[in-house]
Amino acid sequence: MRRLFSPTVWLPLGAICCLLLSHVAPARADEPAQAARPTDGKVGLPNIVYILCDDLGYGDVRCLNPQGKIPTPAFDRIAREGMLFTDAHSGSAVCTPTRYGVITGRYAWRSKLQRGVLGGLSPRLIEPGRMTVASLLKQHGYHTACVGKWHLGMDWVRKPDKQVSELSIEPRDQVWNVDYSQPITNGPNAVGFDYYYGISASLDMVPYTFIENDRVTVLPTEDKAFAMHGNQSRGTTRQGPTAPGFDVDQVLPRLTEKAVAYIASRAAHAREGQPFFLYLPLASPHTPIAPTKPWQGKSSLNLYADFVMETDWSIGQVLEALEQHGLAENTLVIATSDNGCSPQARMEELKEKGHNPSGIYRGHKADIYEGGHRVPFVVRWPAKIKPGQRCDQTVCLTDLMATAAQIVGAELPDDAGEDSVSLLPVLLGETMQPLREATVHHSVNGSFAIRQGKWKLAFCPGSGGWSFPRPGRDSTNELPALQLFDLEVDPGEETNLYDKHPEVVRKLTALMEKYVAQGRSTPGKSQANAVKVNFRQGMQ
Ligand SMILES: [Ca+2]
Repeated sequence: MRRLFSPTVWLPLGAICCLLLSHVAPARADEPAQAARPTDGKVGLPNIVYILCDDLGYGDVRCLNPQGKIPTPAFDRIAREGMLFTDAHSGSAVCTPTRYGVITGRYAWRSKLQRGVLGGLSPRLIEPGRMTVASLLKQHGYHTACVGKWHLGMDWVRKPDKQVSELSIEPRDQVWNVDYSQPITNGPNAVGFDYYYGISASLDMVPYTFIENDRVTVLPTEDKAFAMHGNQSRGTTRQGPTAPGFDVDQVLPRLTEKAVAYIASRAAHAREGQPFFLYLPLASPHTPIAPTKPWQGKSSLNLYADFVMETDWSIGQVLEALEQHGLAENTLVIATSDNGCSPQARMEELKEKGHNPSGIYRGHKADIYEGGHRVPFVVRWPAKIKPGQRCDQTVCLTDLMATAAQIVGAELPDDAGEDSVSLLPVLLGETMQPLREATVHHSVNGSFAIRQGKWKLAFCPGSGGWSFPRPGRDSTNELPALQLFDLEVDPGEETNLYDKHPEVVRKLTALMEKYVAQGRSTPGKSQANAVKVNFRQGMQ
């Protein structure tokens, strides 16, 4: 028994019990006997809750952007009670590849997906047999759950002779090619999650129905689209299969309710020594921007800002559930975002009101610029992390795998977590030295950049995404094919220094070549990428 609660305390049910627990738990949690010793593997492995917001900008979080105009009390609380990271990056500037990196600890550009994202009907992207954070933790006794937006592909049963897009969003004429009454294979349950509840992909993609483990909870029999901004005149989501009664504004409350219920269902097990891993990829504040009625107008900025507030509220509910069940002390909570803020937030409208969702950084979602992939990242673990810490080292969302491995005392095999570096030494306050040799960024059109210390070298002439200069739309013929920025003096990426520092360009290019050729960016045996990777393809 790893926890010292008296079982009798947990027998009464109902409100009195909750009240009792909320008073009992903090006092108990302070007892030294309960302190976690995660690295010796003997007692007290922590629960891990990983909350991934969708398209939440670096500047949308108050603790990282004090000039920001959106209150984010839950994010701020995690930072205040734990550690704030100022230089954290999603593995990609868009959804699917970042999620691949979170779950596998490997850059997604090593997989078959070289640009863009999957659709809601796409087959599995994670290679069969590949270790995931969930399968690793399960091997070490954890109960594992994914609640939220998957967007990493799952195998739907297709109707005879019908197809769905493998590595892109399915077109309208494919959305009924699936037999939704059949069980799904190779979804979250196939890569290490004991339990799954959520939606297949982004909330603006078909099908509009919840999935529990391998089944839709309600058969999508209607053909609908939803307003992107609370008003049909501002565009709609992709039209397609919809479960009767499904509405997009229910999704955040439902995921919150399910996450809280999961924590409640695992609380007794966790206290008795079986920890849990809850991966909670929220579908917000991504489009459709759909805060529920009570949140509409709350920010006095716009609907997106209201949705950010409701998303932060959801995180607050998770924190509260951990406290209510006496689990807060030895639970590692990470809250972050899968990429930068989307222009769908109406960034110009927000900037006019004094709020920049990218903070001081250039660009936004989809870009190779910082606004594409520098994301909020806050971590709390009262048993191990001192409150009020700040880390300015470059870290990457692929780092969860190695961090989890070190926590459980496991050594990763050569063919797992190839781009993952443990954050544990920083979290424990053992070092503030750079953890990562360098970090690779990837944009929606498949452009690359590599970052080491203050230097960032982008292998493309423009944004590689959706901001100016936008590939395919704005002319980049006159621009250098490389962009080198000194982020220390130029965090806004305004001055291209590629011709002033050829030695830096040479060094970072060589490092990029090595990372591609070796199939990894960490020490270990070389691995194969799924396809031939051309990191210069954005330069053409
Ligand atoms: Ca996203």
